Amino acid sequence: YLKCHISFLSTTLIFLVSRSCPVRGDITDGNTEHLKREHSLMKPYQGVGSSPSSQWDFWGSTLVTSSYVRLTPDEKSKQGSIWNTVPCHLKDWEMHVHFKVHGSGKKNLHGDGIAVWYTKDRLHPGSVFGSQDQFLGLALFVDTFRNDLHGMDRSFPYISAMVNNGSVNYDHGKDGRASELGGCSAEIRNREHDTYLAIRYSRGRLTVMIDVEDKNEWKECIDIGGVRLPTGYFFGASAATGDLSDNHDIISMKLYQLMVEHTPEEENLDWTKIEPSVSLLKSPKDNIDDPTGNFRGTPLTGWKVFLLLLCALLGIVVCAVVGAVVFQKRQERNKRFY
Ligand SMILES: [Ca+2]
Repeated sequence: YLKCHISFLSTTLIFLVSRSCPVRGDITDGNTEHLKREHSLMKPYQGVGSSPSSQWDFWGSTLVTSSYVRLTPDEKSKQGSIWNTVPCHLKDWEMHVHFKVHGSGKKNLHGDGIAVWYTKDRLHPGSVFGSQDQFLGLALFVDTFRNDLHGMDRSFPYISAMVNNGSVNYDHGKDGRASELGGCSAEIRNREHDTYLAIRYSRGRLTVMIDVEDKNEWKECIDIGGVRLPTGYFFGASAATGDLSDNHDIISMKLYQLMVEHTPEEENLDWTKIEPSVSLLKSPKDNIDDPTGNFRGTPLTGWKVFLLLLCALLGIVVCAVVGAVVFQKRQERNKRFY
């Protein structure tokens, strides 16, 4: 008994230590030295789409002004996208997206949201926030409308990530829950201040941070390891409206190169041949059973730590009491025999 509980306790402690101290590198702070202009979209968007040498193409309802790129206006059934024309050959990168979602719709009467892409194909319109389903690569969804009325455990807007090898469908009716790798809720709509998100991919780790509270600090939204993405894919952003609508604006997309060393074996690999994949500890489908809706997304809160420690302590107390009782019974039995 005691042995089992001690091992339980130590496992719990190891678990707690590993969970409450996530390995977190510094998110690059807009270091212009490492800004890659060929993959960045910035004001005043000179030459976007109009010249043959342009590094960004756009499609659909997208409107490029001098101060924002509007993927959709606040009107029904619109779809728009903007895509980098230059494939990205960086192994480690970080994309900062300055975006704005706003409209006249009242609470819950607006939609559908924005997707940020790193995919094999570009400019392929489709059903997933204005872009194609069964894509190859990475998608980050800023989903502003709750389609799944059974998923009341999470609040919207909801930000989530998905990696696809071309075989998986995004299930709009379930807000992509079955295929999501992680996510978080964030009040990003109709904010007076600027709203940002950052996607970092480095050494197989995907980290998504948000800065939406006007505090000028990044807050972790998603952090998962075991993600494999190739080089040579394209960055893009798309948005869609349905019966409900919003203005979906991109103010900027800035790509930074991360200075990360790789082993010679890693360097010798052909990174363009990597198939997008995630080696999960558990199936993403398990999300459905997770009442928080968070999937390895957030570290344990103080509450959970306290409860776990309390359980461990109770386990030890129960163990001690049972041990004492058994010991006493044995003594009595011994007395009877002798
Ligand atoms: Ca949705």
